[in-house]
Amino acid sequence: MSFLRSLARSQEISKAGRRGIHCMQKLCAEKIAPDSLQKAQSRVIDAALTLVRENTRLKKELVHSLGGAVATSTLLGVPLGHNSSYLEGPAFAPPFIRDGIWSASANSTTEEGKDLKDLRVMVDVGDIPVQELRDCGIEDERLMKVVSDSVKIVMDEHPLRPLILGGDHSISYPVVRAISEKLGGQVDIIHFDAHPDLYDAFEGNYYSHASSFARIMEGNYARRLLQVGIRSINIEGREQAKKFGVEQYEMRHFSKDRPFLENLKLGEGVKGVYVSIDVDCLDPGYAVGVSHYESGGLSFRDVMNILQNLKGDIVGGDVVEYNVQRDTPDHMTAMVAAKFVRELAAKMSK
Ligand SMILES: [Mn+2]
Repeated sequence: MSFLRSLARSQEISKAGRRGIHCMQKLCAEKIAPDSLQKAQSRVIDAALTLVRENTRLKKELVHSLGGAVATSTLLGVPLGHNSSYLEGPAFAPPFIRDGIWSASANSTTEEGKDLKDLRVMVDVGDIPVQELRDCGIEDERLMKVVSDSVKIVMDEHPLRPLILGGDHSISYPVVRAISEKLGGQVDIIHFDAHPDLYDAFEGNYYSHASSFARIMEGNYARRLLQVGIRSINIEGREQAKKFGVEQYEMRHFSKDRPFLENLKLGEGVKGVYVSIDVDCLDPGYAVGVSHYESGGLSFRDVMNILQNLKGDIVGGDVVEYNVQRDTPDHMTAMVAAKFVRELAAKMSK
């Protein structure tokens, strides 16, 4: 019975998904002067940023009232899925990941003993209203700037550091751009993924989720980009990697690379380390709730061993590409994404 109820619920979500994204009402604003439309859109953007800002300030005050911290992981949801080349389910991910983080089936202590209920370890400043902004006719260039500006708002409030709940992988570009601009220099990136996401403009989309790391490298926001878990790569992916000096650790060589990857020291001489986790870095056997099934992937423990042994100052991170529309009826992969967030939050905080 409960299985059927969950199934019905997940089918409802799928339908809502199609209505919400694929059939989103097109703004017919021809009768409005372009100038006043722009102004109205700017007011909506300001309101969205104000909500993020006030929420962030409140959370910072709470952290300070508890004695402060050196670094507090700050969850910021970016429910954006339309830059995906295949399915748009990541647009619905953040609330499901949060459900997983706080699920009564688990306790709030991370593997190495940090309590996520301690606001000095992790706070949450909510979601950027991505679909509402799109519904106002706001296009990607401005939308991505809202993502960047929101990340900068979080970084304005020491000791908060951004940990982004995706969303498809296109959001890593505005996030890393913001972090690099705010810190005034490059970061090192460790990127877990089945795919290199280095296409120049996948299917003509400059902001495609398959092109985000091309944008990051072009912008000179990263000194080093280490990609781990790669097992779906073509000639363009290899040529782009060569062009940008990307260090790719392919799954076919993983057993050889493992000792190196489990002893990484990153971020020295630059502004710190950024960690990007695409849930499809995992073998689909571990994570069915993703858009792209690519067998031969990492285990959850493989990723943990690399992450928990990583030496470096983590200035930001993201967990992206969880697709609720492909998950099991009881949202098992939401728990997987949530555990990535929990452990990354623990690692970032200090
Ligand atoms: Mn991927």
